[in-house]
Amino acid sequence: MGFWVTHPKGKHPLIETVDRDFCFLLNAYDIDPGSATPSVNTMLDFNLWTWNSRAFPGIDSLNVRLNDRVRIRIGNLTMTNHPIHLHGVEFEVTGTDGGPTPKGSRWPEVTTDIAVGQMRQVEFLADEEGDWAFHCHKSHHTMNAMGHGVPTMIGVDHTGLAGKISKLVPDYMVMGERGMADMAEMAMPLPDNTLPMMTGQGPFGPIEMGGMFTVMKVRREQKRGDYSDPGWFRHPPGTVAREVGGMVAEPVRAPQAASPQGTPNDVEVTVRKPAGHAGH
Ligand SMILES: [Cu+2]
Repeated sequence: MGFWVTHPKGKHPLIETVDRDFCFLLNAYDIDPGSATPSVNTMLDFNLWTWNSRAFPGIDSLNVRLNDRVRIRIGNLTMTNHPIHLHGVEFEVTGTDGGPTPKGSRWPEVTTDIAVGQMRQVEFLADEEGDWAFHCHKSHHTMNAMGHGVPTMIGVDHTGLAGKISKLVPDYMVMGERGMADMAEMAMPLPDNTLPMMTGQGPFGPIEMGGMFTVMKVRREQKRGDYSDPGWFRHPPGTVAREVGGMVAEPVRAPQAASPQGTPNDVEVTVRKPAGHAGH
């Protein structure tokens, strides 16, 4: 698969010079788990969503130097739209299939929808350090091979069920009792030639992503023109969200006030407040 990029010969008033330039072609396939042959007659219900024919975590990160001006060109070869979303910065759509957009027509965005057969070019200043998710905003496009024709099982008690079914279907695993996040941590046996549904790892563990997903890594130390992966971002102390531990329920008596009859309002409320301040 190829991408044709025409560089302006001289200075074009609507084409800026950039420090980084990335190209993605969006593709989709319908390949039954275990099969080596795509179902070429599929029109809509694809099960593998890829960028440059790669699925996360097999898609390289976009490695950028802090304050680089960055251009990303995306062409959609699939049969559905893709709202492509970038965290951390705001971009402008600077080009379409028709060429560069007039400067007065540009506005800040974090998502741009790319229709079937369409091309979009976005640009931004990478002025925030960190690891920033870059993905299609259709949630099933950030998952690999999966069946959608299964009933919703949230809240259903599966106790004993898996054992009974696995007598008929070896390796059967119950899914969806508490939603789908559990799937990211399972090491489910897969047929050959199949991708796990969402297996990507982040610096804090599984991130429940596959398919059309990658990360833009903005680094102060990245050298000009160096596209190599700097590894996960080292967060400055005190900037990582965490669970507040040590919460206990404790009955608190509301302040007493005289009622019209002269008896106190005896209302008991339960509040939760931190029991300790360790680690604050
Ligand atoms: Cu998509």
